[in-house]
Amino acid sequence: MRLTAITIFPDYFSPLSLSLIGKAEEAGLISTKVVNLRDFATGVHRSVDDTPYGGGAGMVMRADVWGDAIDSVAASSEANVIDLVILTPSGKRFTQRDAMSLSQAEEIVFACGRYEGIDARVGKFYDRQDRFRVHQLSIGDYVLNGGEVAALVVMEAVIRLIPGVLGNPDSLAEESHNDEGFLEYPVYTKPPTWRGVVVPEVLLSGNHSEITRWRRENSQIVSSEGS
Ligand code: JDQ
Repeated sequence: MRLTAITIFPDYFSPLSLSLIGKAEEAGLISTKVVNLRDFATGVHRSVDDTPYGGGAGMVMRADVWGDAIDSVAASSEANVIDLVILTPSGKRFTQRDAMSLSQAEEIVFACGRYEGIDARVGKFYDRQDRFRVHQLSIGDYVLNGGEVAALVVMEAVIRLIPGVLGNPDSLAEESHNDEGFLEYPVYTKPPTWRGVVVPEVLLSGNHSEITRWRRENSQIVSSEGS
């Protein structure tokens, strides 16, 4: 899978070289690419935004600049289908089911807007193209200043589902084995007493059927829709 972020703030994506995502890339399981939208701006001012039709505060990102940037990424891609993820506060809420679906993608392009967002014709245009599947996604009901942080959230949720990325695939299996969602229970490690707070005795007992029962009784169901 290739994941490409298009942004006017490429520095936001330096965490991609860290931890899980960095290791997945080193192992050749994924490749990531960051494209500076500004490279596709023309004219002396290299502007990527303009005033909104209909008036109002703030600026809107220009369709022409976005179109050229997305076309350039598409031209450099061998993928038959490109999943174009447009982050927006008004998008469909991103869920674990979306993460599972996107983990099958050949190429995901993350369009990270700023200001008041991207001219709505960009999503509309690529939605009409057979090679593209467009997903307008929100990561939650709060307002960010741009799509970059939201794109990182989606990337991490997707990448960890790619076979071979997680060190211990048992934890993935545990997430997907429960129909209603996966079981998230309190966890403990050594020492058995810390600052006077003890680990529940059953967990030290070695009685695996009792441990399973304790975990079920002390679980929150976390949705993993579509598992
Ligand atoms: C953009 C903005 C419209 C603030 C510009 C591009 N879940 C989530 N919250 N916020 C976003 C996603 C998000 C995504 C992309 C964005 C916010 N902004 C700023 C745009 C109204 C308010």
